Amino acid sequence: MRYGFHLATVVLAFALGAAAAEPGTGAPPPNLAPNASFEQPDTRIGAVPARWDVFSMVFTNIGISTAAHRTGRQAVLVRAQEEAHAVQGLTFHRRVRPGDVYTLILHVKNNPANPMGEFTHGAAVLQWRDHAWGFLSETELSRWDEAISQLRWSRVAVEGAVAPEQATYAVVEIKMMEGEKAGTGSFFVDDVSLIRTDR
Ligand SMILES: [Ca+2]
Repeated sequence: MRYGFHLATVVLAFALGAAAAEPGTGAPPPNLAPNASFEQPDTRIGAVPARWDVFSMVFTNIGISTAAHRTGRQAVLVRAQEEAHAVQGLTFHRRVRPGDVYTLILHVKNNPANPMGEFTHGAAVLQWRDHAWGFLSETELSRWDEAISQLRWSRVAVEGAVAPEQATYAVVEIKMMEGEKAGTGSFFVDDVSLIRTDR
């Protein structure tokens, strides 16, 4: 009986692998997001996640945290700058070709120890730029605010985003924006994926 159990497990694992495989290659499409679970640098609390860049209009308040995680041991914590109209975020980019189709997924959670306030919003953006880094267009996937759960991770996603003519780069931005008054609080981000879906 024990042998039979193990055989069933192997068959199920094979079936799941086949279901996720990319047609024609036998391999799932690669995740183009770097350091996608924010596990690097390892337990450097407050550090900028490896292979991501940060940007800000005031200063950045973004770093690795072990206070929450969806997978692994770490997530990124984005804390308000507490300045009216402040914007900050983390970003990466990848080369694309016009007509390529992408799906972007990430997971966010309110911070129960320091929850987002009334004037704090989060947003995920997929932006297209030309060969000279000139702005072409962008798709704002989703916004989140103080109403998101402090207990569960919320999934943010867009599917079928098509790179426009002249697109050379896809730029992913995960942002915190503060409103007419200074924002307060913070949110976690974990498990980002950018996958080309048209092949
Ligand atoms: Ca993680």
